[in-house]
Amino acid sequence: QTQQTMQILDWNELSSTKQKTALNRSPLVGDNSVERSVRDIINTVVADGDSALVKYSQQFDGVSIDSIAMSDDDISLACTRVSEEVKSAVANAVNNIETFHQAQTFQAIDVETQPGVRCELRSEPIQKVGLYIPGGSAPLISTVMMLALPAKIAGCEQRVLVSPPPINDAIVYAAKVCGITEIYQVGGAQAIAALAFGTESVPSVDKIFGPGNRFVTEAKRLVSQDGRCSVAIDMPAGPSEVLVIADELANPAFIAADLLSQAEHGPDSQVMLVTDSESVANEVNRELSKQLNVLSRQDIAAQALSCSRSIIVDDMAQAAMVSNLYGPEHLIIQSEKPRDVLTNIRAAGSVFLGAYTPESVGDYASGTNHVLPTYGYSRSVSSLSLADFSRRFTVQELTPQGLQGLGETVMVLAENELLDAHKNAVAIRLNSL
Ligand code: HSO
Ligand code: ZN
Repeated sequence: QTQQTMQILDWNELSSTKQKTALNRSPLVGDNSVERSVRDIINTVVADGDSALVKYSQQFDGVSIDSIAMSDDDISLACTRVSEEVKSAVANAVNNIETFHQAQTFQAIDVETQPGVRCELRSEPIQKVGLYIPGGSAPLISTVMMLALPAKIAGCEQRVLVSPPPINDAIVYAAKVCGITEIYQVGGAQAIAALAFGTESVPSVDKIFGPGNRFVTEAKRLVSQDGRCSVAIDMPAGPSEVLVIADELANPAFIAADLLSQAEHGPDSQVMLVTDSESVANEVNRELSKQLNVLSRQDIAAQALSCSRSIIVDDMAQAAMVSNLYGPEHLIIQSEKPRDVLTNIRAAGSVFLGAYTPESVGDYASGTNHVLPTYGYSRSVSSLSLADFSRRFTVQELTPQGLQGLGETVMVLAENELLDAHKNAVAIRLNSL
């Protein structure tokens, strides 16, 4: 079922059950068969290493690769095939993403909580990170920058990029510009398994980042819970989504363009409009059918529109409330005073303010990261930042006087937890002073 317009619902006329369904996302298609086949792929990679990767690339990507690692010569050759136009666009984006992520550098904390008791919070880069770049119909050059730049700025020593073969030249170029030196031509669940467990050619890593299809997502989930390795993942992933809040002054053509830019990502993408103007909702629908017809990915976008909705509310305060219930990955606010609306926002991955801030700028080049929590996770999960590429840990140091001041407190608490040895570790020192 495809559609050129969005269903319009009046929030205040809906029962509370209908309000809930109005904000439903399409159910995730992670069925048992996906889990079973991904488990099988992971176990085969653990058992057979590189030969399993070669076999799966043949089977799933239809590509027979002679070397899983891309050679320096292949990388340089790919870069020569990239146009100057793309190179200068990448340069501008890299510059902004670097500036914004560099500014996120961790500020260490070093405080005396009471006399002679010193506590520190420090941060260290995660040593080995694996960056997954999906293949498929849209070669995500931008995702390379969004992962590789913070990894470099954070100081991660080994930064490994994997992507299904054949890897697009611009992806290789962006990787090189962003300081990636190791590229492996492998994708899908098998690539995630390789990063988690290592093979003859692919090194195992400490944390895996990046978006992917449901097999990749399921593989990330499984390896992050697998007792045989101790790999972490960036965040849970679901289909991409946008919610636009608009008042009667908003431009319907701009809104429709934003909704379609998200809808073209995939048939399971969801786009929502929340407005206090019925005429804006109607105008947006007219613009959608007009703009959709000239898009190269109109089939995909139309499928996404069929499970997308416009919701009419009373005012901007209620619009913010509805948006908070939904918890969008991207939130665009096109209203007279967008920053006033922003003060009421409690859950959104990344926010785009005003008529001249399309989501596309954040997707590519404003400087913010486009790896964001989806599927309502924005209520508790943060957008990707420099902090995700490091680990934080604490340090404490007491002087003899510090222990004399704090000892009694610790001994009382230990005694009341019925843990004698804890108490004794303090007492033995106090007695020595
Ligand atoms: N909107 C996507 C990111 C992206 N858009 C990449 C274009 N290229 C998820 O945030
Ligand atoms: Zn996008």
